[in-house]
Amino acid sequence: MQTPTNLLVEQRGAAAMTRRALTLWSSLVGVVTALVTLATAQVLSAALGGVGDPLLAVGSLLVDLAPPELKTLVIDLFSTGDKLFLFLSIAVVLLALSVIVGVLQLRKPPLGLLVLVGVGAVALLAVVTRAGVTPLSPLPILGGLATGILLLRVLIGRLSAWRDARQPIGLQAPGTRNWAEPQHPASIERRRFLVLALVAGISAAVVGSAARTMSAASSAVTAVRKAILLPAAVAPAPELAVTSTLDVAGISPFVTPTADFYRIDTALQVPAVDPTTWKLRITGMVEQEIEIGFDELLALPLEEHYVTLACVSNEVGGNLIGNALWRGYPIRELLARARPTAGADMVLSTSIDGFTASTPLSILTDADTAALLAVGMNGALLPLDHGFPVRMVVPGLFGYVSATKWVVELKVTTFAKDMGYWTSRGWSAKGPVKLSSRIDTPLDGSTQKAGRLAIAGVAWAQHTGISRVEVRVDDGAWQEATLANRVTPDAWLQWSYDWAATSGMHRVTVRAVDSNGRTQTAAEAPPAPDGSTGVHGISVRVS
Ligand SMILES: Nc1nc2c(c(=O)[nH]1)N[C@H]1C(S)=C(S)[C@@H](COP(=O)(O)O)O[C@H]1N2
Ligand SMILES: [Mo]
Repeated sequence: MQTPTNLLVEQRGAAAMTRRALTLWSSLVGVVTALVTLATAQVLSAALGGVGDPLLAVGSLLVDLAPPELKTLVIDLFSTGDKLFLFLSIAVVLLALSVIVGVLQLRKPPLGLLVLVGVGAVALLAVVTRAGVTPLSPLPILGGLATGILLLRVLIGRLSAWRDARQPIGLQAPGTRNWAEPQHPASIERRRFLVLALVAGISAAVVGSAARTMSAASSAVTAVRKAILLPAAVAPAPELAVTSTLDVAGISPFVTPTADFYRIDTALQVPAVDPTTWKLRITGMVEQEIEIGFDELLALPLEEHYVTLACVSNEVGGNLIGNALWRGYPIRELLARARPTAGADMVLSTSIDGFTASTPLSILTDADTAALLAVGMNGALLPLDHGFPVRMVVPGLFGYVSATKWVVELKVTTFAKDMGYWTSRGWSAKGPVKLSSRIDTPLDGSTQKAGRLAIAGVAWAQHTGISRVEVRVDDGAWQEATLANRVTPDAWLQWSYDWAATSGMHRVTVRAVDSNGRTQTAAEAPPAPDGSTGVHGISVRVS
C-alpha cells in the first residue's frame, strides 16, 4: 500500500524525468518521421524510374543557388568531395529540423506538423523547378509527406499515452482526458511507442538507403552502354610517335587515362541518359531546325582528335586538366546543315540536367577548330560521368563555356540575349584557355638527392601551340627545357629539364612561350572570373 506522501514523491520524480525524457523521445519521433518520409519518397522515386528524388532536388537547388564565392571555397576545400560535403550539410540541417518537428508536435500541436509540411513544400518546390521535371515528379515527395504526417501523429499519440500513463490517476482532476480514457500501465504504453518508433526508424533507414543506391535508371543505362559498339573513326588522330612523349618518372602521361581524368560538374547524381531515346536538337537562329538521334550520329563519319580539357577553376599548377583522345562528329557540320542566320554569335548548349554553356559560334563553325560532338574518349564510349552518350569538346576553351556533357540542345543565339550557367554566376561569358605550364616532378616539398635530377611536366597553349618551355632554379637565368614532339597545338606538351641539383633548399619555377612568341605571365590572378595566371613553382630540398 502506498501512502499519500509516497505517491507525491513518486509523481514528482516521474514528472522530472518525464520532461527531460520527453524532449529526447519526441526528438526521436521527429527523426523517425524524417527517415520514413525520405525513405518513402526514395522508394517511390526509384519505382518511378528516378524522377522526383527530393534529396537530389534540394541538393541541386542549393548548388544552383549557392553564391559563386561559396562554391569556389567549398570546391577548394573539399576538392571533388564537395558533393559529399553538401549532402552532409543537408543531413545536419534535416536532423535539426526533424528534432524541432518532433518536440513541437508534442508540446504545441499542430506546430510540428506545420513545420514538416513546410519543409516538404520546400522540397516540392525544388522538385518542380528542376530540369527534366515530369507530371510524376511531385509524387515521391507527396507520398513521403503523407506517410510522414500519419506516422508523426501516431507516434506522438503513443508518446503522449506513455507520458500520461505515468501520471497517477488518483491525482488528476476529474474530467481531464486522462481521467476519462482507459489507461494501460506505463510499461505497455512505453512498449507500444518504442516498438513502432524503432521498427519504423530502422526499416526506413534500411529500405531508404537501398532505394538510393540501387538507382535502377543508371544500371539500365550502363547495360545499354555495354551493348553499343563504338564505330571506328574515319579520320583517326595521327599515330603517336615515340618522340611525342617523354619517358620521365612522375611526368603526366601525354594521354590521361580515363579513370584518372578529372571530373567537374554540377550534377549530384550522374545523369542516366538512355541513348536509344537521346536526341540532339539544333534550335534558335537557324534556317532549319535539326534533330539527330544517337544511331544517326554514330553512322556519320567520325573524327578523332587529341584535345586537352581544362577547368577554369584550375589553379596554377593544379590538376583540373587532362588530355584525351576524343572521337566524335564535327559540330560545324551539323551547324552547316542548320544554317545559322545573320546576327547570331553564340551557341548555348544545354545538358539534360539543365547546365548550359555559351560558346562563340565563330569557333564552332571554324574549319580549323576540332569542335566535336564527342561520343568516345580514349578509344571507348564516353563513361557516364564524362557525358555519356554525347558531350561537346572544343579545343582552346575552358570546360564551363564549351564542354557540355549529356548535351541535348544547341541553341544558336547571341551573347546579348543568352547566358551560360556560370556566366549568370559571375564568371566570364567567354573563356579561352590561358597559356600555362606545370611542374609534375619532383613533387613540391620533396627531398631529392644531389646530382642529375629531371624536372618535368606539361605545358599548353591551346590552338596556338607551345614553342618553348623555360625552367629557372632560384634566381638563376631561365633555362630552355627539352620538349616532346608536338602532336597537335590543341593538346598539352610534355617537357623536361635536366638539372644538376646541388644540396640546399631550392625554388624551381617554369614558364611557357607560345608559337606567337608570347611568354606566360608571372602576374598572379585567381581562377575567377576567367582563369588563373601566374607561374608554377615548387620547393625542393636537395641533400
Ligand atoms: N552537363 C554538364 N556539363 C559540364 C559541366 C556541368 O556542370 N554539367 N561542367 C563543365 C565544366 S566546368 C568542365 S571543366 C567540364 C569537365 O569535364 P569532365 O568532368 O569530363 O572532366 O565539363 C563541363 N561540362
Ligand atoms: Mo570547369
